[in-house]
Amino acid sequence: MFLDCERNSSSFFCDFAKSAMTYVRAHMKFFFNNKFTMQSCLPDDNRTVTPVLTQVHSNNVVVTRVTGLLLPEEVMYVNDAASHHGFDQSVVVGTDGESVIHSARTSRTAYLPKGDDPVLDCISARMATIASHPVAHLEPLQVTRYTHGQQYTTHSDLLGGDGGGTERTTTLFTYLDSDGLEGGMCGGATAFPYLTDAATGEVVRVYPHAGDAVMWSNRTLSGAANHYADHSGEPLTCHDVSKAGINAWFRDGPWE
Ligand SMILES: O=C(O)CCC(=O)C(=O)O
Repeated sequence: MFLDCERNSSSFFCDFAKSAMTYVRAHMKFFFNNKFTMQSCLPDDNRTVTPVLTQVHSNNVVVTRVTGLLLPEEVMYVNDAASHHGFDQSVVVGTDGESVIHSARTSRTAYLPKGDDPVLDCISARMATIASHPVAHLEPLQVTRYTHGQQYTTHSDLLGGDGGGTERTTTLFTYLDSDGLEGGMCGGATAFPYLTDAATGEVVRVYPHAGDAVMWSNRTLSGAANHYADHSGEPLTCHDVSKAGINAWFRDGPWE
């Protein structure tokens, strides 16, 4: 029997079929386009952002490029907020879990406290949506800036027991400055030395573009440390270029 839902619009079957189709369309849009549309975080700004998620690599670690995560004015806002908070020499986690200055990491870092600034909190919430983690699990954002010659050599973001009971499961690194680095002639990539690009046979590299991000999980599906996710911030090899990014680290429990 054929039921014409245009004419029998009030039947239970037609209502059910229509809501099922709406649900399927909404979810297909997400699964096949990987797109969300979200409001600008800036005051009195009615623009939206529609970040696009593209898988850069899938073997051993899923590395995802997030194009258009921040509007150019949001990028400026975070850069200004970081300058306002002030930059210090970046640190690494030492052998006893303490923060130490180390030649492996030569950039400078500013810490942006949580809950102090509605624009930064809104950006954090957007990042949590993209990373599919509760925003309560996000550490305070850290902005890292590099100039000529600066780098962070290959490392894991996992804390290995030094995280006060929780672990950094997911990293979302959002580029805030990519001046002179696009095109790949002056270094500055986020590189994954244990992952090979199937097309080029080279190490997987994501080049900075302000407003975009790169995201990956630091654990395997079974929850073990995934050292294929070890990565570096490659040195900036030209003068007069600069790079900055926000480290958004999501823990496997609330951050406090
Ligand atoms: O600079 C990059 O591309 C990556 C930065 C990084 O790995 C870090 O700060 O932990």
